[in-house]
Amino acid sequence: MYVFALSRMLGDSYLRHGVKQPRNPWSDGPEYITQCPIKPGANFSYEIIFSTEEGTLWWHAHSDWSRATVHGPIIVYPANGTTYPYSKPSEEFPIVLGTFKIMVDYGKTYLLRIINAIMNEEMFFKVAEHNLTVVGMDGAYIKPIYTDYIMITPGQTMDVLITANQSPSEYYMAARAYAGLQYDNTTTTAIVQYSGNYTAPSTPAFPILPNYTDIDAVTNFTRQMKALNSKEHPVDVPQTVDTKLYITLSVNTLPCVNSSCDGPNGDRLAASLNNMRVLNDRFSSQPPYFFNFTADDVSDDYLTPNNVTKIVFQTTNVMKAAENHPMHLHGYSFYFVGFGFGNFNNETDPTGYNLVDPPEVNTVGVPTNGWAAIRFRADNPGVWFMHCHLERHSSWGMDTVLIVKNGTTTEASMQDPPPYLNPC
Ligand SMILES: [Cu+2]
Repeated sequence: MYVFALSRMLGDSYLRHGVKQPRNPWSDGPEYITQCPIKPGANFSYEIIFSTEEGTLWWHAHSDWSRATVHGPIIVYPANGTTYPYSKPSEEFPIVLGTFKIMVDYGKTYLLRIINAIMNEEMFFKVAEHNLTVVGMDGAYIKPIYTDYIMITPGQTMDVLITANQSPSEYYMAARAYAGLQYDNTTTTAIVQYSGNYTAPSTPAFPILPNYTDIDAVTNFTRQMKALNSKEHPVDVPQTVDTKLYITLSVNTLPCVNSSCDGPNGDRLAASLNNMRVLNDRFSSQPPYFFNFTADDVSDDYLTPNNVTKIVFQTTNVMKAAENHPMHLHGYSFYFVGFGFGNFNNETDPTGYNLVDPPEVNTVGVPTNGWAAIRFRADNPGVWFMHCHLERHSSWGMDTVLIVKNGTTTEASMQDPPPYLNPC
């Protein structure tokens, strides 16, 4: 599939979030990482290669903060001759958080394709008086999660079934932040409106969302994430690991001349992976030194720190800025095999990994003051951006690239670059 992109305003480039693009890093999107931005008035043809993705994904601009307004859904339907692993819904609605309203008929089941395209907030989402069944995430099927709310991070997509089985009326659906340190505490709403004759309530029923700080609600939801692992959609999680990476995620500061900035101590806020920012030099496979990463009294100094197969992401409490970080990797889906709180223990924590039916995702919410472990085969050669999907953190430096070398065969090597690559 080819997409023709025309840049109208500022220079821009475009990413198909979650599309693996086998052997084709040339059309991945991040500006100055895999391509130069498309200059105003210029154009660039992207070649988009779909492989095993099925479900909901999305695309967004990947230049500066332009993804705030330049984004849209990508829907991958079951291939001809195959079906959904659940009853076919009556209708489906793409719901890009921020803009939505739906009309439903009593008794029918609908598929909500929910995309968190928000810049900086993880979101709880709920529909008043209705249950939800989550059946897919990030373009892959999961075992159904029966719930009355979801928590979705920036970058994530979820396929959610809802049956219109309540008294015909109007009901609010609502989403608001699961709070980090700084957040927008407004609630975004829309109405689920039943068809038919009834007296609309003056105020539709409103859902009671989990509290801003309800880490248990996040944990309980995350624990239920398991791959569908059916004959048609099997799991292929690597049981052994070649390369282990341990990566700390921190918000910290950079000095300003004469302490002239608005951040703590006159410094400016920054963010890092293993205490390094993407513009700095070589990335290391572990933090520069170890300490109690999640302690209440972690010092405000710089902290903490890639080849691939297993990555443990460790959030830190540096600057008392512990937060959930939605870490996203381009070019791959990966198996999310485990998570926990406190410092990752290399001896005991791996014994609890789910190596049977871990969900296959492209974005993982690394818990506040905790860790998340992922596994994948580095089988897609190229230079792939890896970053926190909270835009402020990514801008501050919480990003790096994974370089996956070519294999020995043509099929295991990058395609040739396209005949035209726009210059920087
Ligand atoms: Cu982050």
